[in-house]
Amino acid sequence: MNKPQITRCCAKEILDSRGNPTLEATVFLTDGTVGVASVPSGASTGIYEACEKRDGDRRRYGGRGVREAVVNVGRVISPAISGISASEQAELDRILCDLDSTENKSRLGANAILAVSLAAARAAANWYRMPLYRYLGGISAERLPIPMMNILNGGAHAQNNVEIQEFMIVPVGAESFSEALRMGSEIYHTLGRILSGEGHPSGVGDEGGYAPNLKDDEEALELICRAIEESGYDTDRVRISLDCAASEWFTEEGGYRMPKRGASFSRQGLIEYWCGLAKKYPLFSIEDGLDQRDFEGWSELMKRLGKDLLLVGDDLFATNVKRLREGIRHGSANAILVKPNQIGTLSETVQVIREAAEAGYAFIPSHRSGDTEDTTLADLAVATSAPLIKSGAPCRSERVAKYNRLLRIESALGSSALYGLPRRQSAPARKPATVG
Ligand code: 2PG
Ligand code: MG
Repeated sequence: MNKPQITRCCAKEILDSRGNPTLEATVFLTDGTVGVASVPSGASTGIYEACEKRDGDRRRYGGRGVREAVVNVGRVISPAISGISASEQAELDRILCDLDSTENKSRLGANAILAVSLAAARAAANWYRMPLYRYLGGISAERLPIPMMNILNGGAHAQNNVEIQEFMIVPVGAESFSEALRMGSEIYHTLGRILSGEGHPSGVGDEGGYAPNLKDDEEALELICRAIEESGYDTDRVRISLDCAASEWFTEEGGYRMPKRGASFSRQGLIEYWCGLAKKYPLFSIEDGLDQRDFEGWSELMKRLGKDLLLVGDDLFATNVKRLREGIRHGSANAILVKPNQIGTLSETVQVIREAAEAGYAFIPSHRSGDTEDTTLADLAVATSAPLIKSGAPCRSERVAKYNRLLRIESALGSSALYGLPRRQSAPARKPATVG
């Protein structure tokens, strides 16, 4: 037997970090090897994402059960992939897509399909007795990504009055991944002390960042700059990234209305707002600064800020190669967030990464706000030499699981481990403003 041949697969309903059901799939090979993977779930989901199948039966989990998707894995997917080699990922994923036969994977559910796709990769890696990053990435898999750590939560991820969904710290000046993580953890705890010193409750949001009520979003930036400096770092070494999740603010009339404090902006007004923040604060990137349908607005934002910052398309691209190509054509962004569950198979995820890299885009493997202890994302980042990774705060086990996995990979790689941005994707050149 010289192939990791699949005999069957099955799935079960488990809980994600928000306590909502999600799927864990197991793929079995003929020699008894197994691969297990679970899938995450978003809150600020874009309209172009593949379909996450939920039962809608309000008597269970408020309608959020995934029993139908679980049944699809056992009854529909399992017989269709029996006999296939788990190492033929492209063929396996094509079979899964054909079996579903819809554009957005709504028949079987992208959650069912992705869980099997990832579990098959894990089974194959186990069969070859290789760590997943090595199996997926080959001998060139030796770069550890820069962590973008979300330390203050707002938007749809927190019950507070902060409109921007994520404020992340990005230790671009660290020497290694482990140093970056340490810096992130120190700054996170300093921010916690500053917030409690100012009387804010110590609760955290969905991704582990603090979730205080603040005067406005600029106060969040001021507090984070202070936390960076009080931790003994400067904003040359640690920059700040925003995920605005602006699609959540888009109105029927084509403008933007921030729902918590009620501020309204035109497209141009919002562009000016981001330019103002970029001038005043040491920003590294802005994700989803405008709506997911607005390629033209994004191109305008690119003209204003694209030389200085990474402008990251999340809802805009939805990890979908067709949307990425449209963005490249319009010159709409220079970076893409990569969430495997937005598209639904490993092969399609890797294809998006490949095309993004060819176009000179930075690509950023990302968790979801509802996540599990699954660490595939960390291995995928190393396998593809991702320059950055987004996995939430250096706090909460489902977030830290990915960072800890990267620590383990770093130590396994030893002296061959590289860190950070490859030279051709160097950090945006802008000299950060000095913030006191
Ligand atoms: C995002 C993600 C992850 P969600 O918008 O980038 O941080 O949030 O999973 O809720 O879409
Ligand atoms: Mg986002």
